[in-house]
Amino acid sequence: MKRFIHMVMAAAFAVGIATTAQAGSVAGKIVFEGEPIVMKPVDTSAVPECHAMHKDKPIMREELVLGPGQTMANIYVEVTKGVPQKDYPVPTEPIVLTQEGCRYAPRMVAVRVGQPLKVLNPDGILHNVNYLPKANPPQNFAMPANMKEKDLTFEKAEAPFMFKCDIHPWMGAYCAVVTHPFFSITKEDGVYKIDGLEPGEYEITAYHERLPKQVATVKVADGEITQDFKFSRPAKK
Ligand SMILES: [Cu+2]
Repeated sequence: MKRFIHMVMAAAFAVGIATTAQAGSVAGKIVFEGEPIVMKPVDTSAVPECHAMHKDKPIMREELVLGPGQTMANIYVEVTKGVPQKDYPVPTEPIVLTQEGCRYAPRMVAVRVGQPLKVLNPDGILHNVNYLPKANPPQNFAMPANMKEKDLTFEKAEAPFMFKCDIHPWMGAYCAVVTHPFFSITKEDGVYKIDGLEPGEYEITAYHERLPKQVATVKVADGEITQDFKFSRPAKK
């Protein structure tokens, strides 16, 4: 009987812990305001190996990818201030950036400090990976037809920086490096969600690859709060 009471008390204690440790989240929708820039097909005719892959469906420019209602894809949203200083376990599973059909995909990726970014070349042609970070060392290397993959890692956090291919000048992707798990990348529905935040005040930053970043301060409690972001074309000077 005494043992049973202990068990009940232990269970009640565990439930209590679970309740008090309940975390909040911040979520929202990211929308482009105003007249969008129309994305045109890429002219690949000067590069026969790429042109052949896109006879029926051309590669489209991807600087601005919108869904219905001008919701924005490829926006990287990160908690940029207020994250408790802890060791957040880094996933060993790599983040994949592929160069398929003479196009990088996804357009926007984020990798944790120390987590591998696996760059793939399934095309069987020569690509050239040239990335231009500020906090981390830049690199520029060829990926010949027979080099199918290469793992990269980054030691320092930084905002999204560009990956180029010097052989196919339209190819572009962006990669952020982050020290914690509190980030999200939008798809065409423009929705982001960041879970697992302890109650507190945080700065949230939304990054588009070119437009000025958008910053908001939010107060998170238990449950979900909403913080939307809007981007628009910068005013002409
Ligand atoms: Cu290329």
